[in-house]
Amino acid sequence: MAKFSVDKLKAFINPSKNPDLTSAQAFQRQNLPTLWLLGKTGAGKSSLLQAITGNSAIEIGNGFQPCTLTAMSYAFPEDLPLIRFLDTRGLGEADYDPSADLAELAKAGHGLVVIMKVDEQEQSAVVAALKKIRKKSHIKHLLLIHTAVLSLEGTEREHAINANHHKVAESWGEDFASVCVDFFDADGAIYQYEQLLSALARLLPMIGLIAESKGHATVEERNFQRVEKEVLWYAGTASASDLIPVMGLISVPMVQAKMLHSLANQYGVDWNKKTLSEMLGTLGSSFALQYSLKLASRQVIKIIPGYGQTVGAVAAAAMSFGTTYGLGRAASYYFYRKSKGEPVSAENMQALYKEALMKGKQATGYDKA
Ligand SMILES: Nc1nc2c(ncn2[C@@H]2O[C@H](COP(=O)(O)OP(=O)(O)O)[C@@H](O)[C@H]2O)c(=O)[nH]1
Ligand SMILES: [Mg+2]
Repeated sequence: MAKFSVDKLKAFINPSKNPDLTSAQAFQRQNLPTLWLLGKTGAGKSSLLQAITGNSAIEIGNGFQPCTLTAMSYAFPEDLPLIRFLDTRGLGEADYDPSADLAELAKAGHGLVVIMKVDEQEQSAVVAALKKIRKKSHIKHLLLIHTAVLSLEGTEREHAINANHHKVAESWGEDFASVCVDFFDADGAIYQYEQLLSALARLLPMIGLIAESKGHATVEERNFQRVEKEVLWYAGTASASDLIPVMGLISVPMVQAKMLHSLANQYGVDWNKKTLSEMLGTLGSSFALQYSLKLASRQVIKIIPGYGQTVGAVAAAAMSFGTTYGLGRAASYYFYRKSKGEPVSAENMQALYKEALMKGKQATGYDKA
């Protein structure tokens, strides 16, 4: 590849610097994509969280913070958060006012989920809350989750599902998605887990990236899964650095430098200028060129007054998330092969980079904002 672009990249990503990302991370924490869970006590909200996060500590209420009078907030993962769940508790109150809960929803992306247990037909509190939310908000997308569907059989199950479906349709309109699950089927598995995950990912794409994949994976992929949440978190910091109003304090390459440093460490690979140029070389000259062009256009967007604060910044944030996730994915493959003393395929690296970039870009939800 052309030496010029590698040198240019090395100036962007400096392995010897240890940047302070505090302000971008604070912004990231305050703007996490948010899934809003509405349902009566006992409907299965905690079970749903557990299914998404794999964290059984949720069951006993660990990690929840009061955030409004009527809702609790849970950020996941707790140390490097990627997503937030709002669990509304005040539904049964006659004067439930959703304003404060609505104000808590992230600008970056959010989804509303209604949870109804199939054998629970008394849903007046949920219906009343939905009517108010419909009136007060611009939320368009709603997912209804019928839980514990295996507790009923045949036509009895069908009738119960239809009856609850109608209650939502009457208060919200027909325009919503729904899925039937059971968090505890006879084999100790989740009934219709894949359907649940795709429905949730359509509502809030970030879920698709963080949910525990139960499918087949190679050793390399399993190694990446161990560091993936951290990579996603750095991607979130990178996109936050495009959105914080104070410009120029933290740049995307600073975040990526810190991520690569941490990944190299975890794979037991020495991280220095030589490793960096070799890795970037393997990613190819088209990557280097693309990368510097994107970086340049991002900086230009940021200095156009007004524009940079809205459309441009939001598109840049999606791109920064995507490139950071892509770089983290490709670098993990690279470090894995290096740690095993195995050859690195440039073709694989580039394919992994591109695929993760696309997935990551979509997962921010920013491009839909
Ligand atoms: N069999 C079965 N039990 C469920 C299901 N969802 C929730 N439960 C049970 O219902 C109770 C309340 O569930 P939980 O998730 O804590 O509800 P929450 O109050 O909405 O958070 C617990 O005992 C769960 O084990 C389900 O899909 N199937
Ligand atoms: Mg609960």
